[in-house]
Amino acid sequence: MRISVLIFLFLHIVSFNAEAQSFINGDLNGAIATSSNPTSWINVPNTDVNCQASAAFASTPEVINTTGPDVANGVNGNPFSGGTLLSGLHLKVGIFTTYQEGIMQTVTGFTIGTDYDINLHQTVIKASNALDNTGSWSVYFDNTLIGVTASTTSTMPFNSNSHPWELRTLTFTATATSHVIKFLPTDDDANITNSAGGIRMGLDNLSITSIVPLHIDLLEFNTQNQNDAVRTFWSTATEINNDYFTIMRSKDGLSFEQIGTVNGAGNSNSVLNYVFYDAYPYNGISYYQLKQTDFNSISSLSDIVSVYRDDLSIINIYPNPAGNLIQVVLGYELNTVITVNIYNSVGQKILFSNYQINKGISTINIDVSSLAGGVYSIKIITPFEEYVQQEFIKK
Ligand SMILES: [Ca+2]
Ligand SMILES: [Ca+2]
Ligand SMILES: [Ca+2]
Repeated sequence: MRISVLIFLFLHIVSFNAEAQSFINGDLNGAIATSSNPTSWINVPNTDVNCQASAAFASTPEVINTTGPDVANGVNGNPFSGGTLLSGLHLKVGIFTTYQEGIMQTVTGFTIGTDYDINLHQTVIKASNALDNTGSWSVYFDNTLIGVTASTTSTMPFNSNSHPWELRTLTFTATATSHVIKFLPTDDDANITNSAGGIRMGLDNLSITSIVPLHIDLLEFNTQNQNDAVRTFWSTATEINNDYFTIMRSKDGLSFEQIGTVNGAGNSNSVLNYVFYDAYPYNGISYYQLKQTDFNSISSLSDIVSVYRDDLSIINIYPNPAGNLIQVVLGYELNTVITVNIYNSVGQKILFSNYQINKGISTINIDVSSLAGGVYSIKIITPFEEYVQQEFIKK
């Protein structure tokens, strides 16, 4: 009978990332011009509740690149990606005219209640009428402010083509399957008077990433030799929509077979423990992996753990009943040192010694002359497992 041991590896289940909703033309490609929108985008009109522009002409952004459209006044710059970027003013001229030049797009396919990251790259495009060097973007879904990005600072002169790009991310929770996402340039200080106080912001490389919660939070997944089986066991801290687990096994760590399933708890916020026994494990090294499947048939895989089972065969113990010497003939797959313990009929360890054995068949001689007459049992311990052999009688 095999008793114990071995290899423990800890892991976390890999997170599952659903496919994100996307902007069409998130790279903001389009025709280079003043009062120009990137393809598939429209400007946020001055009539929009979130736009501060005082007139229609004051709400139209520019699609620009390093060649223009207005290099002399600094309305140009290096895109973050692709051939063009969007630039938009936030400034005030006189008492009556305020510019705020942003873009928006309706994005569909959101999952209500799911969190999404809006990722954008921003820069400051200084222009001759907008020389403020720090600014942000305000992002809205429908009329709700998602957030104002942390500001970016440019130390470049207005006629430079080289602007510092920085990544910003804002998170929101979808409340409908479709939202209008708006981007409006926003000064980070109260003075928006041109030219020293006003800002021209650059925007490029927009994307949306969904943040799907882990369907389970796996605390551990372990394996352990136990008698003739491999015990696989795991525990979860939380479960969301968790249908069942599949236990998978592999001889080479590459090609896995399914060996069983265990029902999940569905939803849980307390620690739950699971166990599955592989009653017919491989000898030598083998690999185990846990697959979790939710009620929508979406699954995720744990890391892979390994277990080693050796294959010691006790061929003979003789003579039985024994005199002063007992011989154990055994077969093993490695050159190694084993420990032999001898127990009396009430389970007390009476003798123990180490023996070198060689790959193949070995015979070890155990001096049992000190034992009183009676019934004893032998346990053999390899570096990987423990084996208990049947009893013998000392004369
Ligand atoms: Ca671009
Ligand atoms: Ca500023
Ligand atoms: Ca300012």
